[in-house]
Amino acid sequence: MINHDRPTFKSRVRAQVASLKRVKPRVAVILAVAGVGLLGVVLTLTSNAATFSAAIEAEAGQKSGNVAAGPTAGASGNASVAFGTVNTGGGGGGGTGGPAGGDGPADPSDCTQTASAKFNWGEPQYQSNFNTATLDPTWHPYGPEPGHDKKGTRTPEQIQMGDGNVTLNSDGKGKTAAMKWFPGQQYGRWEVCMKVKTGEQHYVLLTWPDAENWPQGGELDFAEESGGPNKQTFFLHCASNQNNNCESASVSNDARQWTAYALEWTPTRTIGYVNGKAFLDVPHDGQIKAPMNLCIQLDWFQKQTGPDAMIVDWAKQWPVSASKPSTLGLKPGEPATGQPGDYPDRKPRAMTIQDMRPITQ
Ligand SMILES: [Ca+2]
Repeated sequence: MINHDRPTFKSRVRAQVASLKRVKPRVAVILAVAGVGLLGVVLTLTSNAATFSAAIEAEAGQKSGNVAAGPTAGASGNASVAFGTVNTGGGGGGGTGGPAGGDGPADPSDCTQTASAKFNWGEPQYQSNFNTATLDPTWHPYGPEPGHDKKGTRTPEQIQMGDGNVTLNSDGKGKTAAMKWFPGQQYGRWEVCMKVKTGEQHYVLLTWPDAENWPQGGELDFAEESGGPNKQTFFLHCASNQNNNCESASVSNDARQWTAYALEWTPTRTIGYVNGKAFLDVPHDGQIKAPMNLCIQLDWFQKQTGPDAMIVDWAKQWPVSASKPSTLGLKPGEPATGQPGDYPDRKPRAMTIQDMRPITQ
């Protein structure tokens, strides 16, 4: 939902359903040296990033997209800086090929119960650990541009790195953030380890059609705020249904706690999980027959609150046997949009998977 200027459906749905910071191990120093192939020297500091050399900053900067680091990133106390690139994904798993990418070493997961572990999904094809000073350019922040329903502003400035997480901030008065991940895929699995600050604003994890052809392209909201911090709903917007909301199910969960939200989408089944437990399980694919990409959005429904945030530890993507790779996407670091009609240059376009991913070392 909520990706674009959809008319009134979401607000109607929402009306119907209306009813910290993690302290990581404070010092970690990892030295890894590989003689052949990948050479990675990874230094992670949480106490004072400024003590690291300009070379480290420069290296991290090479990976930056168009995201301005937030006010605390790079400052003493909670910044994490990684040097080097580590391929954390499986690379080529499932036959879709392409480099795995990655943005720093895997920091200890904040989510202890996951669908991927419970059901042995194996190594992901793509994984973001958000363990670098700048956002990996496979992620594409929206904007800056007007927000949902052209209210408020979505801006990369509201995205902040630190403590091994990416944080999408809302000021509670309209300034917020959203971002999407390429390449997507037709069918597959995604899992995201996330918590919210207050849950007063509208947080949603979803997949959105690469072709930007909603509603025909469908929409899978596998964790959408529908009761503040304590209730999330899976809205399956079938491609064949112009009303576009053919399945839904809710779960009671405190989103202020670290939670692993997962989506499994195959030709014969669509499942939503919270901490490895299925809460929506339907025997079809929503009649969605084209690639989709993962989106993380903190939307503003004109509700005035204090600051809120979505804090994400990691995101992972796996293909399934029926998966087909994307043919549409954005180049590393390019901005995305929730309004392709107004920002056609930010709309996904034809390219190869290699074009969509940064060059890995
Ligand atoms: Ca992380």
